[in-house]
Amino acid sequence: MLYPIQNDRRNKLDLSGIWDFKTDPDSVGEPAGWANGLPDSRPMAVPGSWNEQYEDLFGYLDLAWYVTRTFVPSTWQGQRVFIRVGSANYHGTVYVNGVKVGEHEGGHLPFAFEITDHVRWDAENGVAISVENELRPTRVPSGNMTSSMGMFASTPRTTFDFYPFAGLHRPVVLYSVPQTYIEDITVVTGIDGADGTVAITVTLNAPVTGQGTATLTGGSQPLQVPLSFKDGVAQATLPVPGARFWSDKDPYLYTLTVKTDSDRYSLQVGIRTIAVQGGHILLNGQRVQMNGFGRHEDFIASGKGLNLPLMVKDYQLMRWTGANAYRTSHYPYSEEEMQLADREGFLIIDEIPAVSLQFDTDENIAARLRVCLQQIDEMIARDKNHPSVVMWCVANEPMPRNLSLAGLEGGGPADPAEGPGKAMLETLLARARELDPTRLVTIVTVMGGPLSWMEQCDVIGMNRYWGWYVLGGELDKAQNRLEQELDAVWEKWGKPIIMTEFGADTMAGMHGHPDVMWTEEYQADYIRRHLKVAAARDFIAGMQVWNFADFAAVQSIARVAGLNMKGIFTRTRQPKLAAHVLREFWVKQPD
Ligand code: BDP
Repeated sequence: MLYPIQNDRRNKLDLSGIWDFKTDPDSVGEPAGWANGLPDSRPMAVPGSWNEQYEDLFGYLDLAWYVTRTFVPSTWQGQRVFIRVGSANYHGTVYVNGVKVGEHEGGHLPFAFEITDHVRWDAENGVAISVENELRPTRVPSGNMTSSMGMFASTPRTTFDFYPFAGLHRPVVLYSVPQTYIEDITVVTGIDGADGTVAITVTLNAPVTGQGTATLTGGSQPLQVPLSFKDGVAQATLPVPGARFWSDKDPYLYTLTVKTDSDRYSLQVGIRTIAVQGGHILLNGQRVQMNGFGRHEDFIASGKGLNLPLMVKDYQLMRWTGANAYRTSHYPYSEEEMQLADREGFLIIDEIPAVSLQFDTDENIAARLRVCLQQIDEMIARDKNHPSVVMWCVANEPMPRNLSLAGLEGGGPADPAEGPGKAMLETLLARARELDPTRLVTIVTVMGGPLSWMEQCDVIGMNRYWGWYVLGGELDKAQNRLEQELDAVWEKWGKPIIMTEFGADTMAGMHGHPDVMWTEEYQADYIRRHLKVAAARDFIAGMQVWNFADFAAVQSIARVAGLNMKGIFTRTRQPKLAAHVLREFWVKQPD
């Protein structure tokens, strides 16, 4: 799944802008021919979630239609034309000039359909996309489960703690490629002393024989290898003597250009390796700490829609705290984000939308497994060439049936979800490993979940809320329990641990002496203690605060004004006191 580009062989037309929009709660749109134009509509920005653009759409998650028109020039004629949607949450159906060309399940990942035969050259073409985001138990992530969250029940009825924003969240583009085109490129980099290697596999769309070249620029001189295609596939390795390796401190990028008789494609390459050794993560053979945040794609008005100025600002703020890493909690972020991370030197844990997986009935588990596998396939196909992506995360907080926040496993009867959970999680980890043996794999574990679910991970991700959901207001005791638990997990598995979440809801501007829960002082103290606990443990490979910024969650008694307020920054990106604590620990400041 290559990112569409414009060059001398390929074309790209970005349809971002204001589209026509109409809700369709009774599903009358298709038979009524809305794919050819909406009977009446209102303006809607694409990319963007629809929920915050109009007050009456805030809680609307059912079917809705987006329609636009675009001119396609005849200079594209003779090429193959595709429509590509960056993300339609949750289910999208695409029509071109009234003809249904395909549909896709699952948000946050791109999909494309060939539309060559439906294009009108040198004329307006109609593009319609219907999107719906119903919460269902068999979807990933799931909603509308029969089990209730007791006093924490929420509106809408998600199983997860973020607003289920709906719509076309990323750009919709038309692109064209030659008849015989480069369908995929896989780059794997290696290091041998001071030298690098760039191993390339190029796949064409047809099983043809032919020649090509791969050229790497950005070093002292261009390096080139010939490509010999057999059955549409060519493989070659470029040695890079005296390479400049990609890292969080020096995110150096080379440019790889693959050329065939008919096509040309360029992408950025960072030469780096990632591995684990004992309790450490090694980047290019050197120990690295992955410090930063769990985040969300979330902002006022744009919801989960691509927001480029916000993205640039967030990277600047993360750097200001001294962070060098983050997790794409709880779904793959935009491709533009990944490109920026390559360029800015962030280390990413890339996560599928498997939040709070439940292990209830065999039927439901099988349905979710199918979706999760598809999401892993699509995420790895999309992100496998980004040097910034160092780890695949196949689940966030899979849930035991009887969650007890008491912490360490043991003592009580085995949870009925333990067996089915382990089977499913290990299937997901194995799939990620099989598709990409060059990166690390993990699942992010919930407090009180079975320790056995960690067994097959390269790195153990632990979300722990000692001092918030458990022992709130009792930071001495909380710290003690955290220390015990971290030591026990290390003793059991001997693998690097990243605290993938720890945090305290904090109302910006609320102060307390003594520092009680919800005050800025409490959050600052809570974070400081966690960072000190980690600093004293060699096997902690990263500390990722929950969350980078306050974000839209669901309505419940646990979420003031529908916000999760564990942000180090507010939703409008103003720092809370704890941001300065992070700087104390993560930025080595001159006196
Ligand atoms: C964890 C979840 C995360 C929540 C967070 C919280 O992984 O999505 O937002 O807790 O409660 O359980 O703040």
